[in-house]
Amino acid sequence: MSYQDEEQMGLVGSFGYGGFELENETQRNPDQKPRILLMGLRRSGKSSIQKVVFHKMSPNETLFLESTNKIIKDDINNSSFVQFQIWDFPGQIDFFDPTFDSDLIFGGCGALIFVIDAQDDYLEALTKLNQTVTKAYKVNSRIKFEVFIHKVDGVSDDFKMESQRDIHQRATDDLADSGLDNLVLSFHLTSIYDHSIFEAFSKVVQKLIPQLPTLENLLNIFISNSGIEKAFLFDVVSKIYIATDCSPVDMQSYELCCDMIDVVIDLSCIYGSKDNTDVAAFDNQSSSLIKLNNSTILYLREVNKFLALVCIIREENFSRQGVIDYNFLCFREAITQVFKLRLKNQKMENSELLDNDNDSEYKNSLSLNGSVKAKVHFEQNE
Ligand SMILES: Nc1nc2c(ncn2[C@@H]2O[C@H](COP(=O)(O)OP(=O)(O)OP(=O)(O)O)[C@@H](O)[C@H]2O)c(=O)[nH]1
Ligand SMILES: [Mg+2]
Repeated sequence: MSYQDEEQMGLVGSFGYGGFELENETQRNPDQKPRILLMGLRRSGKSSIQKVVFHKMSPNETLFLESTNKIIKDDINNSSFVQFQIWDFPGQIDFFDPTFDSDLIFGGCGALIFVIDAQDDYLEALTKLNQTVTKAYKVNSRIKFEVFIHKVDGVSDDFKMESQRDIHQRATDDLADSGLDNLVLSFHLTSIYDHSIFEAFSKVVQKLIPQLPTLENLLNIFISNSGIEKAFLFDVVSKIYIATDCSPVDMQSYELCCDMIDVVIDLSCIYGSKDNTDVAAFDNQSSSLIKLNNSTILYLREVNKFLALVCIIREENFSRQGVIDYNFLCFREAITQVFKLRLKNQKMENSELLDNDNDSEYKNSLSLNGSVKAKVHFEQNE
């Protein structure tokens, strides 16, 4: 089967991607990297989220985290596929403080995550949410606004649904009152004690990847030709999935795939790298196959040193593994093409820009309008 895809690159332009980077690009000024802001009231769980998702802190350890008293900038850089900065804010940030430079803070921001503690009274948080969003939107209307209704581990399912509905209703009403009817807020129920925080963060990061439709298309074609039930493209270190096929994501499959990555990394750490502890546990030879007792197979293949494809396959469809492996190589080749072309476009645009304009803020929000064509031939697994 032949596949042709054309993509208009746009929006949050200059995201860097680990493993598909130009040398000079990895060394660019960290302040020019797109950022994700974590805001919300004191003790709502911002620092815990950042530590658990990006620094492998265990949820229980977050009990000992101290309150944040200044903006902490964390560069998610060399260990991860999607390169950005996370800015963790202190709870009681005062927008009217003259030292609060909203142009600088919201200007290069890709997404703003507002964390609300669901175990606490949330009315004050809603007022703050409204203030924050209004302020940020005035500076940069392209920010994606994400609300994490957080700490839902301690509450019943009914309470979760009811508070999500109530928070959604009140927040959108407040925005309408402020004259911002068009502004879209996305809501996620999260907890650091299960996989929901990784799932929610995956969705936030995905919105910032201009190549997402292409990646999703490739995954759809890959799974339909290979007899695969579900496939996730994972950023290995953070366990964020940066794309999946169009079938709905159920939490259990996502958890299984996350756990598989942990198992593979743990085993590789113990048995893989012999005496040389400098060698990363995950490399371009990494692959793994786990048979579950419900006639399902989990199959992991590396895509590049930061990315892995994890597939859920019915055992009977795995009899022609050669076809799946061949299609995987096509898929990997296509992804490489997509990012290589993106880099080429970006390099061209950057050099034009450098000639014409030295404004770093403009470069940061640069959008790429070059179109990308990826041509791949998949085999049919029948
Ligand atoms: N039950 C539960 N507790 C959580 C969760 N996330 C964070 N916490 C707890 O919430 C408390 C506050 O967490 P922090 O991450 O320090 O909160 P913060 O928003 O960074 O607070 P400031 O820095 O003061 O603004 C800690 O005791 C965490 O263990 C969660 O998902 N569930
Ligand atoms: Mg904090």
